[in-house]
Amino acid sequence: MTDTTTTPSGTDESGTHASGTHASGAAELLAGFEATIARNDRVEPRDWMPEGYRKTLVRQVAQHAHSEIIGMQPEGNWIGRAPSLRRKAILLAKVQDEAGHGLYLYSACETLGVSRGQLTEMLIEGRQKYSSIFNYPTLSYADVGTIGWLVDGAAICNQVPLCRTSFGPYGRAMIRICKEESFHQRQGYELLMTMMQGTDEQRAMVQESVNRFWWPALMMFGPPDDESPNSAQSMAWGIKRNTNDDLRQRFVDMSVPQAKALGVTFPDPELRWNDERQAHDFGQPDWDEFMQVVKGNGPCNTQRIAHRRKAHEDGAWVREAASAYAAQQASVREEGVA
Ligand code: BYC
Repeated sequence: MTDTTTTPSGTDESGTHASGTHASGAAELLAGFEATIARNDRVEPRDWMPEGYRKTLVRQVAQHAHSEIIGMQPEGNWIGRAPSLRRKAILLAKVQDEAGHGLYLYSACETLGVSRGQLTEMLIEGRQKYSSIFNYPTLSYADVGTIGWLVDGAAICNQVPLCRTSFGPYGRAMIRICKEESFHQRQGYELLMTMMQGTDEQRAMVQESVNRFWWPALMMFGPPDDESPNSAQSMAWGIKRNTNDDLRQRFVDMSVPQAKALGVTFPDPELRWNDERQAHDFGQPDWDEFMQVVKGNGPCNTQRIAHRRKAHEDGAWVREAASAYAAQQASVREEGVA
């Protein structure tokens, strides 16, 4: 935590000048912030921070929150068609956890001066992104398992280092989220293992699902490092702790032995162990497809946003009732004081 407690308001892009603040005062604030980052300490909401740092965090944390909330849809699609009561209870719990993750992250984002209402508006108006992975459809129950194993597995790889991110509320939210993601990953793997021990048809369902999700899972880590405009600054600020390519490599190395134990293959002819690097070589996802999905032209983008917009509109009465109740309670308190 920095020694200074000035709010970020009134700073310019670089955060070096606040109106009415003496230049040396601004330099001191920046030096305090940089010292916090250099010490690997947490920056807290009331600490002074450069405006660029605040904006980058709002962008990433909001995208992360939106991903959790939109990510409820592909799996939610199967709750009513789960093959047993046990599978239904597990899936319900997982999807509810995702709602919780979204809420922790929206709360973390609110400490940066943006309200959850504003963030939701930006999502449904297409002004903020969410993870590309959730624009792919879930076509069979095996997809529930594959999402748990590969999508939550990729999420864990990406998110464990984020527990050490430089912004306090984000890092603390990630600690809790990662614990739950581990359960999500295991439930997916266990579902796929059960199916692999079933009939030939079930095994084929698992392999077909893995074939569809492998490349989109690799895309979750973002573009290659040399095409990632935000990585260098985010790493310098300690927001990101690893590059996109480093985490993608870690994910591939982690997943290959798991696939072997499961008895499935990945649809990549270039995938092989490289003894020299002590890591797997692998092919590149179709980055043109990634760009299309991120731009809104993936298989399910329109459906995902339409569904989110409708849920938001359908919930208007709850927000109105909560606001009316809060206003009424405030006036009761005021009368009591008077
Ligand atoms: N999808 O400069 P880059 C979950 C954008 S939820 C869409 O490398 P950055 C789960 C990127 O935003 C898991 N867009 O960016 C939930 C940037 O565009 P803008 C969600 C992507 O931020 C339910 C541009 O491409 N996880 O696990 O340095 C059920 C250039 O990229 C993607 C998180 O959100 C993508 N895949 O690095 C099951 C993790 N990749 O914003 C599971 C937190 C890149 O400049 N986020 N873009 O317009 C991060 O770690 C980083 O934001 C990223 C990207 C690694 C994703």
